[in-house]
Amino acid sequence: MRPPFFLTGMENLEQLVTQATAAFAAATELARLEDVKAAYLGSQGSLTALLKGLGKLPPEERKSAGAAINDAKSRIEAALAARRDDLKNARLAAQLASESLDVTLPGRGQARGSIHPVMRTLDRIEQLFRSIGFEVADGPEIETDWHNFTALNTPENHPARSMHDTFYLLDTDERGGRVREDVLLRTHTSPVQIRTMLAHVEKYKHLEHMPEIRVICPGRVYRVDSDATHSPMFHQVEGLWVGEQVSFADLKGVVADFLRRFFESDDLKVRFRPSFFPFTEPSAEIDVAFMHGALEGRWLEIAGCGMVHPNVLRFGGIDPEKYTGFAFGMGPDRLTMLRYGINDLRLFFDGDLRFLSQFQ
Ligand code: 2NM
Repeated sequence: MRPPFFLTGMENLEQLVTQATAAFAAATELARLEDVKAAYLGSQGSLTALLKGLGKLPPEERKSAGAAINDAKSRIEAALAARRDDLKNARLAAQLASESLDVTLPGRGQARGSIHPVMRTLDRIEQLFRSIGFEVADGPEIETDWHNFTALNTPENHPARSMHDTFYLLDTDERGGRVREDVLLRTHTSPVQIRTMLAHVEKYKHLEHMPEIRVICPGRVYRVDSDATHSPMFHQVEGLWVGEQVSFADLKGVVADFLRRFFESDDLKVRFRPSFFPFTEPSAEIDVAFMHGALEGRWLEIAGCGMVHPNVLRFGGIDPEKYTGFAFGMGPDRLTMLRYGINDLRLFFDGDLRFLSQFQ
């Protein structure tokens, strides 16, 4: 008995190919196309059924029938692949049309931060002092009363030590009252010089001639003060040079040379005006006068300096009979205001991007 499929002679296989091709063409989506494929080429599909039925044919017919079925199968597979390509291309074309991208639009970019103008000034000061052999040191912003005042020859009754001028850390006594600790927010960076001297002396105690100390100490300092020209937190850079023959002439040379390089002005006028600081003797204020620009010819107070007081050297562990030193202190906030023509110190600390982003 012949199986019913064998009624499929050549013309029936031809019909099957035509029918499959038409069914593929009717599938307008890839997922649907795969369903249609299963009906012809899947394990339950018509072609698979035909191939499975070959065994039931008389042996002499098997070969030509198998070849004919396989030929039909190849053509159906080719039709499927072609339809699959068409559908994929159509889907891509639709996607390209609907997701069009204007490559000529400007990019959104990344918001970029910038270096704070005062930090720029600090970097510049450090660079200039490094170029003449200074090191850069730092120390704690929360200091002991001893490092901040006592070691700097500042007497017990000095106004700088009052609660009115200095931020002290408070403690609670037995009766619940608030009492001043001997710990405070440093009012200047000078305690770093004291720490530097003590560490230096310790490091070189085995030598009869210790190397010179040349150091600058940039950092934040705190005072009870707040208006257009004073902020409770501000910056300082102090410098110290200690050696066996360091003189006031060295101080004048180093500071004047620094200021001319900082303001990029060879004809900057620099003058030293006698003054007083507890930690230096003699002491001077340093004034500058620009020869160009809006501030031309006006003397501006820019820094303080002096020869380190023998008591301060002693507190730093250094013998004032053998060594001398000079020190100076300046305000990078004020130097920045002068360099950029800024008139209100508070702009530095408000965090307003309209101001800060001008220093890219
Ligand atoms: C100034 C003015 C004058 C100063 C002194 C010292 C130390 F620790 F070496 F004694 N450091 N900085 C000093 C001297 C600071 O600031 C206006």
